[in-house]
Amino acid sequence: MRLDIVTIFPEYFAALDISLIGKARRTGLLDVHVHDLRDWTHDRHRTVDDTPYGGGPGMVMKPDPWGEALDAIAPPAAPPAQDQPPSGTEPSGPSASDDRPEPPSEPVPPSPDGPAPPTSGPPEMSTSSDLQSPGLSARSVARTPGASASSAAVPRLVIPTPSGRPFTQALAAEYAAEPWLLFACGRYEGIDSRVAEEARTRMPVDEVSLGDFVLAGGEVAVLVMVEAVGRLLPGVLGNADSIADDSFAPGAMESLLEGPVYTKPPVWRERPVPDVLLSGHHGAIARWRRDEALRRTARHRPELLARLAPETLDERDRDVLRAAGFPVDGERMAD
Ligand code: 6GU
Repeated sequence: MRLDIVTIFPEYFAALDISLIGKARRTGLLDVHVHDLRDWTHDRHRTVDDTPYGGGPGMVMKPDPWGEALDAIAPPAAPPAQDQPPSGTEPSGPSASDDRPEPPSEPVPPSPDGPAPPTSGPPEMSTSSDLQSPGLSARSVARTPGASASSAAVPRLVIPTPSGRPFTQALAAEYAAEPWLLFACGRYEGIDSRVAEEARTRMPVDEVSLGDFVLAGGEVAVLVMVEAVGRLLPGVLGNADSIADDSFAPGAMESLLEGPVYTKPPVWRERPVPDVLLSGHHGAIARWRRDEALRRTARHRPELLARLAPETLDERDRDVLRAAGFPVDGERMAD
């Protein structure tokens, strides 16, 4: 999967060199390119913001640098150039007929036309030198070589904003199935709305929120999303099974919080691990875990319980929920 991130604070993304995501990058599962928005400014002060029309506090990010950045990273469809070979002469992979074919996952050499850098912006930069991809300019990978304009690869553009749609595990799973994501980190009061509107004419655009609170900018939100998405990529987690047991994982855990976990020693500061976990009785352990998930969800996220389809609940589930004060369908809450 390819990720492009545009920000005025590329330093935030040094964290993507670390741990699971750092390893996914080093092993080639994730191809991350961080771009400094100010590289697409043209004034001495590299200005990215201006006062809001209509008045009010704060500043708004100017559309121009954003427009140029998005054009450079995901070039708009252009009329076929004369020096391009006809599209029919290129080998066609399985993605050739897709609306949005995969961008190359390997570094692409400069085009045979010469290494001409993008005229409207810089090539990508990486957050660490050992992860750089020589010869990989944003422009050189933004299109499938030889692809017609209609089949040019485009990224899914993700704009973090507290006024967006909620980022959920289901959306993380959708993103994990995309070949290419482009994150646009806003600061201040946000990005001039025409940027998303115009981008929508040529790529899918999601405005996405992490929750009901306000961050100072999109950078930390993007770190959160990249970690949530990256760990879902095949090969990134050691034990693929662990994903299914996560809180919110599609399936049995979709509307449940994961219960408590324990490791050795069996007794710590006079607190024993629940006996059932030491029993070796897999059925009983699974049942206990489900009970705990139901109880914890009732305690911390009662609104999630309303999403549980009644037909997915067995008699024991109903007993546990009733005891937690959440009678299921038709039953009256005990006084
Ligand atoms: Cl995605 N961005 C910002 N700036 N603030 C947020 C958020 C995102 N989600 C919650 N608050």
